[in-house]
Formats: sequence, C-alpha cells, structure tokens
Amino acid sequence: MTVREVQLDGLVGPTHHFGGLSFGNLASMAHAGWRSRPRQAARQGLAKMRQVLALGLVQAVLPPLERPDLDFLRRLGFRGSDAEVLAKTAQEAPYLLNLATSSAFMWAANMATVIPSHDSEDGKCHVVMANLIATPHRALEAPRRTAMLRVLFPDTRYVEVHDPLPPSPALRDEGAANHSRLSSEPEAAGWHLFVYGATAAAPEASLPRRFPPRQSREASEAVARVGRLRPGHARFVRQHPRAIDAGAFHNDVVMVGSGNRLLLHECCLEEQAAVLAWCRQRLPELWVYEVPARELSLKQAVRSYLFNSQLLHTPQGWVLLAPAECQQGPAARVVQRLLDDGFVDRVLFQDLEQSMWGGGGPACLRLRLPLTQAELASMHSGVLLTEDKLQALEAWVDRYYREELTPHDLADPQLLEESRQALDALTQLLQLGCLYAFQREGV
Ligand code: SUG
Repeated sequence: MTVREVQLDGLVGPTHHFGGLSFGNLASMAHAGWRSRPRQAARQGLAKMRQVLALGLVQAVLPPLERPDLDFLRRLGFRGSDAEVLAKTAQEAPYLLNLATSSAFMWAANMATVIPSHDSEDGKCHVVMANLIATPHRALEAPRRTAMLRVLFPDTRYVEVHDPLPPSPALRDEGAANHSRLSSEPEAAGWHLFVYGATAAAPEASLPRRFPPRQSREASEAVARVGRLRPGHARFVRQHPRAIDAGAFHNDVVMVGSGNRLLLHECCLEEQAAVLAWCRQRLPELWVYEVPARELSLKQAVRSYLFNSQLLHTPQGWVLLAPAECQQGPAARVVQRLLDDGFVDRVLFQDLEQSMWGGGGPACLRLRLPLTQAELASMHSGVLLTEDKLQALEAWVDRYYREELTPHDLADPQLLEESRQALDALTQLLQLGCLYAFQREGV
C-alpha cells in the first residue's frame, strides 16, 4: 500500500500580529508590539506551499480559526454587540484582546500528533489533538481546531481525530513539534521519539531555569496510548534543559527527523548517545547528523532555525527547505556540509520573516500526515492544493488581508467584519460549507 506524506500547512489569519505572548520563545518576546504585515505573512506561507507542491509532494491547506475569539471574550463577562465587546475589552483588558486575536494557530505542527495506520494497533490513522495549555493564547485553539479537523477527516474508518488531553498542567501537550517518526521507508513500521521537557518525577533542580517546559512526559505517554501506537515502538526522551533555556521552547527548534534521516543539535536531548543508540539498533540504516556546538551554538541554532527546516523525501531525493536566515553565518556552513556529505541532495531557502518573528519556521507551519491511498481519498479534497488553487488563494489574500496592523487596530470592528468576509469566501474556495460558527448563526 503506497503511503504519501501530506504536508498540512496552517494558513495565517487576517489578524496576524506580534503579541509577545510566548514566554521562552525568544522571537515572540523580541517582536512584541511590532507592526505586523498580515498580507505578507499569508503570502509567505503560500509561497512555501508552492515550493513543496513543485517538489511533487502532497500539500494541503488548513483554514484560519476565527479571530477575534468573541466567544472567549463573552465568556469572560464582556457584553453587548460585537463592536461593544471589542471596545470594552480594549479599554478594560487589552491583554485579553491580545489573546483573543492571536493568529498562532498558523503553526500547525503544534496542532496534533499523528500515529499513522502502519504503526497503530487497529490499522487506523490516529490524530491526537493537542491541548496547548502551556500558553494562554494557544489554549484557545484546541476545541475549534478539533471540530475543523473532523470536517477534513470525516470518515473515522480511516482517520480518527481524538479530543485533546484534559486541560491539566500535568498534561501539557504541544503536538508534533515534540514528536518524530523514523522509518526505513514510508511503508515500513515507524519508531517514535516523544520529547518532553518536564515530568512529575523530575527533581526540581534538574528543570530549566529560565524558561518553562511546554510538554510533559505524562502527556506524551497519554498521546501514544490514545493514538494506539503499537507497544515497543516509542521512546520517551527528555529535552535538554539547556536547550529550553536557550530558547528551544519546542524540540523541533533543535531537531528534525524524517524517514531514515535525523538532524539534531549536539545539545538537544538528555542521554542523547543512549537515545541515538536505541534508534540505530531499530533502524540500522538511520543516518544521524549531529551538529556540534562548536560549529553551531545553541544560540545560533535558535537564531537561524536551521533545525526547523522541513526535511522532505521527494522523487528527486532529499530536500532541506530551510528558513532564509540559514543563508548566512555558521548555519550556512552547516547547510553546505549537509549538501557536501550527501545528507540532503538539495537545499531551498524560504523567506518566512513574518512567521519567524513569532518564532515559527518552515517546520512549525506544517503537520505531517503519512496516509495510505484510501486514507488520503477519505480526506476532504477541497483543501488539497494545486497551482490553480494556490493562485486563487493568493488573490483571496490580496483582496481581504490588510497590509499592516498595529496593536491599536485589533479592536477595530471593521477588522472583525473583514475577517468574517475573508473566511466566508475561503470556505467557498475550499468547498468547506459552513465551517465557522458565524456562518451558522447567519451573521
Ligand atoms: O507557540 N508563537 C508560537 C510559535 C510556534 C512554533 N512552533 C513550533 N516550534 N513547532 C508559540 O510560541 C507567538 C505569538 C505572539 O507572540 O503573538 C507564538 O505563539
């Protein structure tokens, strides 16, 4: 049975802004309050999708969530018309408005963890939604995203979309950003590395000192159980506290794995040598490329987001789709070595500046779903991209997205109206029917 890996990319929303909402994510903290460029952000995301499509891979697009999240604000006691709710929140609780307008849902790697049917006990593909409770703005994503994914995967005989874990701090889950699947070939059984930052058993003194870990071991283990991962196919590994303190708030900031390739920083995991030995024992053909700190410090890794590149297996060989920031300095030298040594056959650079300023590189923007033909056929085909659809999406962005937003604009009721018009048009473009609550309420 042929398996194809679908790249499902989150589309940037019309309220894309820099809220400074993620403590421990250096780019998010550094760009707080900066003027944002929603149209450019969405265009940059679409340009990346076009690159992947041109490589002969399956690329799909995930619609934005509705923002501002008025439902959230109303539950917090703000009353009146939509415009009144926005005005009162802006006046009395601007921080809450900041949360309610976040477009962080674009970083789809955090949306869920995928256990492909080849690796599950029941032969189904399991998508376990992430609760994202480590940050207040991202905690708002899960319920609507879960409903949306169920629209994209309506046939539970093939793909089952599971509710997120209960929203307990002990069960902090950030999805595929802390999970890697390795296998000798797409159709072969996979070996899963689940990377966590904290566990109830960890002594206080061993935790990161500067920044909070965003994934717990207890969550990772639960995700493997819910996703029906075959016993013995997982290893739960602790992220190096130094990596978290250097700004690797998700493990995909210091590691990327795909098929029989694993690229990681020397200071990525605790007991890294033992973990790599476990992988090699199960997958003798695994090519591990460990980048030493003397060639690229953790600081430089976080600044360049080299390890947040997409590592893509294409009909023409391995391609590294890297952020444009890797074109200079020590990261560029590492990239050149990856090419010289044959770890990858080709490197493509992508300008994702607007996403990078929120701490999201190429790999953050996509969720990978290895699907059999039957599973792919069960997916809502409207979100699968073609060149024609990409062009239509670009025209749609140009029509509805503002060029610039300042924090002050977030309370503008006109922005809400424009966003709804944009999302309404998008559901037609992607043949999604009434996807959003405002469409069903007849607004
Ligand atoms: O969760 N940034 C996201 C970036 C997510 C990156 N994803 C992966 N590494 N897979 C986050 O920290 C910034 C929002 C703001 O500051 O407005 C933000 O949420």
